[in-house]
Amino acid sequence: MQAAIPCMVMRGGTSKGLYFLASDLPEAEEKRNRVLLAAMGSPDARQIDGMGGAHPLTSKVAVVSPSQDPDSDVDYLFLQVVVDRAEVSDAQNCGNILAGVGPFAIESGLISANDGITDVRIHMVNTGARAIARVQTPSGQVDYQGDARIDGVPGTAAPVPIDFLDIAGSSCGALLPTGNVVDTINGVTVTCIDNGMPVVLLKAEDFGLSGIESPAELEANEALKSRLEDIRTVAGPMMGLGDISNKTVPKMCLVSAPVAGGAINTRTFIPHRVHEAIGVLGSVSVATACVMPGSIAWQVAGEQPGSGQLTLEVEHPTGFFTVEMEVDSASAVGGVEVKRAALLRTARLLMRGEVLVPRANGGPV
Ligand code: NQM
Repeated sequence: MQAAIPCMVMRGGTSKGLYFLASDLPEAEEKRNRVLLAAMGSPDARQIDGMGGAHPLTSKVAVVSPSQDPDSDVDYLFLQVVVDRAEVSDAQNCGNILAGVGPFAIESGLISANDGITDVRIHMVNTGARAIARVQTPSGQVDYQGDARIDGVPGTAAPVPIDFLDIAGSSCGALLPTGNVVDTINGVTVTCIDNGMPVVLLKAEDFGLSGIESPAELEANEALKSRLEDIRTVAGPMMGLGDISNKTVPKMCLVSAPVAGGAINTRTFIPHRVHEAIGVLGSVSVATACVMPGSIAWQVAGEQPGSGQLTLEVEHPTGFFTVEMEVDSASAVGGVEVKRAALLRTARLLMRGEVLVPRANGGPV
């Protein structure tokens, strides 16, 4: 006999994952994690015995519940299920899976939809930060079809614009967690920044790279991967993240001059595979560094408009990520305060039903 757990499969932005109501999962963390590992088919490089897609971007979980926060509608806990190790991590947030949380909350009856548009206020449990996702709900039903296009996803879908409110230092406690705009680690100059996602920015040229290499080429470069992991191991504690050897943060982002008319070009290790695009909050961190005088991103991107409503195009392996920011350059750390960041995602419900996991001792796994 297997245990059947209600769940939906959704694409959120350029990621894909399983969405659960918290009330459908075991409360105890260890048991919950065993269920999620079994549901995804981890640990196994192919995740052949589960729903995972054998890549960190398709081995993700959202756990959603009514919010305890009076300013939010739902709580969203993001869990990264490691593909080839028996690990489930809550150490990072995910802005792509976030895009599916509003539709999921409506589909599963956690909140009722308006006729037209429904703003879903989401408390992101991993970091304590908040986001507002705008979901298309004609006649009170989620509409997934539309004309919005995001790079890294074929075709078009209904837009899900997302506003982020208070994300500076959300994992590390400060926008510049080391207190510096640049640091030198193992002889390489880096910028450590957390505007929603802890990221270490490095110049591609410092590693003998052009910055336009494909993710596959970069993943095949063992010497590069080992140098980056050595730097990450030092950067993690400097950023207040403690021992990061088993964590998926900080991300390592190689930056170079734009090649397609954007502000900056990126290749991001998340942290061991290379992103086919770039993470949502990762791109907000990169865009913030672009307007921060002296940072690695600023050095590569060149002078950017410093203040007010800015739109920055972050180039990545499959196109652009557009970040809109309201920046106050007269205040705060590094000369930059991002008062609001907004971006466009799409999401789609792919399947709803039950995921089946082996039973043990009268309960799931
Ligand atoms: O940065 C991948 C993704 C992400 C995270 C990762 C994300 C974000 O693209 O907010 O979305 O960096 O692990 O889903």
